[in-house]
Amino acid sequence: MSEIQNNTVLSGVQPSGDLHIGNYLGAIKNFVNMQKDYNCFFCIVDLHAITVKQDPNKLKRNTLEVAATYIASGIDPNESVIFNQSSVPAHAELAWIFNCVTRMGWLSRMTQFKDKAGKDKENASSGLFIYPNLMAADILVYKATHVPVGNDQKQHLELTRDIAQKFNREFNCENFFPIPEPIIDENISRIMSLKDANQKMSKSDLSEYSRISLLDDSDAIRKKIKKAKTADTVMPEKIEEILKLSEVHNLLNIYSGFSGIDKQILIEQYKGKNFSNFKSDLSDILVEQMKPITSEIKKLMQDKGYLLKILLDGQNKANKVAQKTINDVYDLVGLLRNET
Ligand code: AQP
Repeated sequence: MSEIQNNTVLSGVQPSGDLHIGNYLGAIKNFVNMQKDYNCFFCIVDLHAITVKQDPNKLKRNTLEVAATYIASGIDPNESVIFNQSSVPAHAELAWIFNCVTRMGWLSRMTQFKDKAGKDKENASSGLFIYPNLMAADILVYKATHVPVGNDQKQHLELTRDIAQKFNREFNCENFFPIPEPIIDENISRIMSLKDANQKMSKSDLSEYSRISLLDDSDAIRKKIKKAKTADTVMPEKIEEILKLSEVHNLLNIYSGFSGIDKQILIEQYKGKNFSNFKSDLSDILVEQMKPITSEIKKLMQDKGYLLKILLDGQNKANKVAQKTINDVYDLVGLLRNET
C-alpha cells in the first residue's frame, strides 16, 4: 500500500461560468500561496459542474477558462498539477466506492444540496445529492492532507473526513486514507452577493450585478461597486456595528482581501464618512489588482493549443497517482482484477 504523504494539496473549481472574486479570494489566491510548500493538484471539476444543466460547448470553453485563470492568477504548471477531473477516471471510480460507504443520513444533512436544490428537491439530479462523495474521491484519490477551500465547503470537507475514517475502519486499513485538513482563510470567509448579502456570490446567479467577474473590465467593476448595496448610515466606528450591516461588511471583506489591509485599519480610515469615497477607493483597488489577471486570462484564451497541452500534461501526472490508489482500493474492497 502506498504511504501517506503529509503535504499533498488538492482543490478545484467548477467550470460552471465566469469565475468571480469570491472564487479568487476564497480559493485561487490560497492555491497560489501553497505551491511552494505543498505537492499541489489543482483540478477543474467538470464532473461536478454537470450536476446542474450545462451547455456542452460553454462547458468546454469554461474548462479552458478555469485553466487560464489558474495560470493567470499565478499557479505555475511546472510546479503544480493542473488538469480536468473527467480526464482522470479514478475520480469517478472512487466516488462509486464512496457511494457505497457514505450513509444517506450524512448526505441529507448537507446544506449546499438544500441551497442548490431549492424548493424543487424532487427535480434535482441525483448527482447533486451525491456530489460530496465525488468531492471526497477527488481529495482522497491523491491522499491529499490539506484542502484549501472557501468557508462554504467546510461541511463537505467534514464529510470527506468521515468517509476516510469509515473506509479505513471498515476495510481494516488504518491510515490508508489520511484525514484531510481544510485550509480556510477565516479573515475572508464567504464573499457574498453584491445585491443581497444573505446569498453567497455565485457564478450561476442570474444577475450580473450580484458578482464581479474576473473578466470584468474597469468600467464594469466601477459600475457594479457603485450599484452595490450599502446602508443608509455612515461607516460605523465599531466592527460589532458593521457586522449588523452585512452588505457593508461584505464590501469591507472584499477591500481587505484585495488590498491586504486589516479591516480595523480600513474602519479607522472611513468611519463617520458616507460610502462614496470608500466605494471609489475599493473600485480603484479592484481595478488595479484585477487588471493584470484579466488581461492574462484573455491572452491565454487566444492560445487554446497551449492550454490543452497543460491539461494533457497534468492529466498524465494525475493519472499516475490516482491509478495506484484505485488499484489498492479495489484490492481492499475485494473487486477482482486480472493482472496483466
Ligand atoms: N462566494 C464565495 N466566497 C468565497 N469562496 C467561494 N467559493 C465559491 N464561491 C465563493 C470557493 O471557490 C471554490 C470553487 O467553487 P466552485 O466553483 O467549485 O463551486 P461553488 O462554491 O458552487 O461556486 P459558485 O461560484 O457558487 O458556482 P456555482 O454558481 O456554479 O455553484 C471553492 O473552494 C469555493 O469554496
